[in-house]
Amino acid sequence: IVSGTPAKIESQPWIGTIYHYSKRAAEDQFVCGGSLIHPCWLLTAAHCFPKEIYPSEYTVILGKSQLNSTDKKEQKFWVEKIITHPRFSDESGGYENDIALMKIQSASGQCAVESEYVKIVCLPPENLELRDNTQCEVSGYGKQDNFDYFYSQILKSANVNLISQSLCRDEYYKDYKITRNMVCAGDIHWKVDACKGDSGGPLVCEHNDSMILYGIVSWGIGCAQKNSPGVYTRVTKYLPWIESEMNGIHF
Ligand code: 4AZ
Repeated sequence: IVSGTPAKIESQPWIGTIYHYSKRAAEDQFVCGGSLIHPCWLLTAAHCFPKEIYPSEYTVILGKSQLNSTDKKEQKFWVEKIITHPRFSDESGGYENDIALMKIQSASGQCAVESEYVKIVCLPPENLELRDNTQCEVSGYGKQDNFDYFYSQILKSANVNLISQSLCRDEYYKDYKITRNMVCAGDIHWKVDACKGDSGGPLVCEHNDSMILYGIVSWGIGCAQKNSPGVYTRVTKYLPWIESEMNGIHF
């Protein structure tokens, strides 16, 4: 997150951190963020994973305040399965259908247990289209600047405003393909944005007095660059897919 402020895990209790075991480094490496949408399911971005996925190489941690230290608020899970969207692609420069589900389970066979630090985020109602300029909030452990080498050690949050579809498509990303399955958000002064490592994490917006998951951090040209807003997967477009995959129904 570029700019923004340090966030307590209690303010984003649905955020999950995804790690991949690297044989080369002989350690777990941070991959992406995600959002807990059900005690057993984390929603994230498809581009967080390689073409061939081995779920047993991944772990998910909920309730995490600091990236490289552990505390007793945390809950750790192994990954039973990873489902990437069948039409995920990166052919138009950006990502299309950049969404994935991870089924998690703890060593004792349980899913997530609700606490002050671990909670489920609400999905939006199916036809919800928030107004342009609605202020939403993006969070993660991603880089704090475009050219930083390291990820942020602490969770951060930032306010960004939803940007009109036509402005994003025809002005900011003319040479890319912005579809209705994406939603753009940025800062009027281009100082605030998601960045590398925030991918898969939540863009939440207030609706009817509760926070709903409106977007998934997906892509953008650089971070906090003028006229290059963050591009998010538009969650409302994937509710049928999410529900059918969680129920194990395949059409
Ligand atoms: C990335 O590389 C990335 N400014 C994520 C988000 C944004 C740009 C890049 C949005 O994962």
